[in-house]
Amino acid sequence: MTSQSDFGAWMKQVQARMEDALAAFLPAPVETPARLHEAMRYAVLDGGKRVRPLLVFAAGDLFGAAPEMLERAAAAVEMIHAYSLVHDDMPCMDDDALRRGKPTVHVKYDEATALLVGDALQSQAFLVLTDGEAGAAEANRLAMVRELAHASGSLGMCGGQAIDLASVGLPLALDELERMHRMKTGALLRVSVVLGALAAKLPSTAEAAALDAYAKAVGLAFQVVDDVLDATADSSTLGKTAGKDAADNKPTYVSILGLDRSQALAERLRRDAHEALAPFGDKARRLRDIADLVVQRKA
Ligand code: GRG
Repeated sequence: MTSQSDFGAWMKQVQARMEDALAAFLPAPVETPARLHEAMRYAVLDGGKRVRPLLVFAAGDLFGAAPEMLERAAAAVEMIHAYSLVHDDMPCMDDDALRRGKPTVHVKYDEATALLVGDALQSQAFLVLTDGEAGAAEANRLAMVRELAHASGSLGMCGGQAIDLASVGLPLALDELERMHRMKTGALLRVSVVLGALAAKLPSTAEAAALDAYAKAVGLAFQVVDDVLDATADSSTLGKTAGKDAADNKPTYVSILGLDRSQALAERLRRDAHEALAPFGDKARRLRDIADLVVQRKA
């Protein structure tokens, strides 16, 4: 069993390592066009919980992947995540002024720059994933590129965002809400686990199924908890607007299930995530700890 302090120390170590890796994998701020590169670094560095990189490292830990490959895989997923946040904050989408306690990219720079930051981060993610001698076989790297492209495209994150935008003001059923979140946020969380595994090996069918069940539960739990935090947030909380989705007339778990049942659902999903990892025994302890972190987080 892992002690909280052991997990806390591991988490801090991965987060610090990722800060350095991301800083190294992003174009230098002095390189032309300097303003775009500066804005890309502003969007990615110095902020965020780095949940997706933690998942990459935890899954890689389970299968004994090379740390250099995990760094690249984690940086690629985090760049796609950062791009999605930059675009999501723009006036044509959620129109948010604050992200991670700082002015959003279109506010700090301008809208055209924010659009280009997202586009360039997406390309940079695939460059980082495929550059370098990072210690994974070519077949694994190709599988990683395909998985990441699929998770971030119209059948994954972008598709989920499209469904979300189209559902404003509509009474979504619970299964429709779940499908939207599975694509919008779940796909990127799932692919983090998949990339961590692929950095070491092509998982067997049974391993892939267990990881999928884990990622499905954690991905959904992440969103349920996000809705709970959104519904209970103090409006003075930096970077978060209390009840914003509800105020924007978007369906949420809390608006459909209520607060108590949403909290109970998050706890059930945490247990489902633990159960899915049973075949891996103690080697999967980091993944278990992350499921706990996702459900017990306060921000
Ligand atoms: C615009 C193509 C496009 C996609 C947008 C993921 C997404 C799709 C938008 C994010 C909007 C949002 C706030 C969704 C709620 C859940 C979520 C992904 C929160 C942010 O992720 P965290 O909590 O953020 O991991 P940090 O800042 O810790 O990295």
